[in-house]
This record gives sequence, structure tokens and C-alpha cells, in this order.
Amino acid sequence: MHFKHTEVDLLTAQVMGILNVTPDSFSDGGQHNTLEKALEKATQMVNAGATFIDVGGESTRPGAPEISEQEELDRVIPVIERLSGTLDCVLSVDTSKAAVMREAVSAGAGLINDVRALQLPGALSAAAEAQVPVCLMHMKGEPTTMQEAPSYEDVADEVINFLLARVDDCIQAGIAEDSILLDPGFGFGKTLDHNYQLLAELGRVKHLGYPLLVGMSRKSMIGALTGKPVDGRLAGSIALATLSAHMGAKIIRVHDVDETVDAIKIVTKIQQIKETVQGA
Ligand code: 9MG
Repeated sequence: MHFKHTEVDLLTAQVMGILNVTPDSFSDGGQHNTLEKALEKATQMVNAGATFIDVGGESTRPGAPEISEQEELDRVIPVIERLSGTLDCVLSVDTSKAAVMREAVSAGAGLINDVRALQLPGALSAAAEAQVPVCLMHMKGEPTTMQEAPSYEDVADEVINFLLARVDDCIQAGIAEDSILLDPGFGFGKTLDHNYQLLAELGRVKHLGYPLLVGMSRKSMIGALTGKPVDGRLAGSIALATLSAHMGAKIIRVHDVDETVDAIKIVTKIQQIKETVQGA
């Protein structure tokens, strides 16, 4: 798939490193300091094998408050400008706001990652004009309230129908079909059982024919099973990254790049052998 200046082979799974640029991420003050720390963190992730760095200025954690457009621009754009051209990776912007999409892409972002699947005003046309790939994610509700008793008749059916409808809208708006990625949205308006049901049925989402991005790193779907706090969820995160790559996910969004890259190398090796055996 073509991401602005970079072609990425999505035949094998790739790792996306998470770069949060919320005020608590690099909290010892000063814009220069923040930019250098963001660069240092992103460089570590790229050196560890991340193909994508996802830069986000607004937390999408359950219950997280929304921030203004200007606040998000102020957090994200200087970081993308600083990283752009310096790192050998695709910069992704994690945003739902049209203005942030536009400015991030002019600053160097090559992918729009929208947890609201381009449903906010102006987002569809901003993404179409930006001419970079988009990741459409499923979320039931909004981050502030999404974990208040989410319910589905059939979670996989609902996610698939939502994503297909969003793909139709994107194509109508002029977004090229071969620049669309889909994401079932683990942890976004889903109970523990919904998340694991969706993972078990990931093959159905894959069969829609669009590359899949998944994000489960350190999420509560791990903590609820293992009883571990956020900083004790590495093994669970690697297990989920491994399983999802084995089931066909092509971009795995994670905090722990180094360990995930190792796990993905093993999945890739097995997949290559299986392809050779099947092709023989
Ligand atoms: C921003 N963000 C947080 N979690 C995410 C997930 O699971 N997928 C995508 N695409 N973005 C996410």
C-alpha cells in the first residue's frame, strides 16, 4: 500500500508504535523538551522495527475528556513536523478532526487513523483531499461513555455492517478503495466477551478484503483476564499481537515495539512455510 512517500508491503504483518503526545506523556515542560523526547521515543520504536508511528494528541481511553481543535493541533503538528523526514517510517495521525487531518498530512503524515471512522463533520472530505490511506475503526458510542453497558445482538455482524457502510461512504466521497484499512476497534464500546468474540471471528472481518489494523496492547481485555495492571500486560499484549497476526491482521498497534517485532517475525516465518506447503 502506498503511504505518501513510502510503499509498505502489507503481505506480512507490520508493527505500529504508539506515540501519545498528551500533556502527561512528556511532562517535564517546555515545547523544545517535548519535541526532543517525542523524537527520542519515536526513534527507539523505529530502531526496534516499527514501520508506522501513530501520533495522537487526544486520549481515546474510556472516560477520557475531549479536547479542542486548537489544543489538538498544538500538540500534534509540531511533533509530526519534527519527526517528518527524520525517521524512516510512515507517520500516522490518530485524529477524528478534519483540520488536524489536513494539517498533519501537510506536515508529513502518510496515514489517517480515525477511531470515529471519518464520521465527524468535514472528516470524509478532508481525508479524500489528503490522498493518503485511512484506517476506519469501529466504535460504539463515544470514549466518554462507550463502556457504559455496551450491547450487541451479534458483535461481529454489527462491526462488519458498520465498517462496510463506512467503506461505501468513503468510496462515494472519492477515497480510493485500495487506500482503506479496517479496524474492529477492540475496547471501544465492547465488553470483555465482545472483544474476545470479535477476535475469535477476526477472519470474517479479514474476508471483507481490506488490510486489517488491530490495537489491543495493554488494554483492559488483557487485565480483566490476567488480573494484571497496565504495566504488567506485556505477555498478554504479545499473545494478542501474535494471535491477531496469525489470523491475518496486517498492522499491529502497540506500546512495546521491540518485543512485538520479535513475535511477528515468528508468525511471519510460520506463515511463509504454510504458504510454501500450500503452493506446492
Ligand atoms: C488511537 N487508538 C487507540 N486504540 C486504537 C485501536 O485499537 N485501533 C486504532 N486504529 N486506533 C486506536
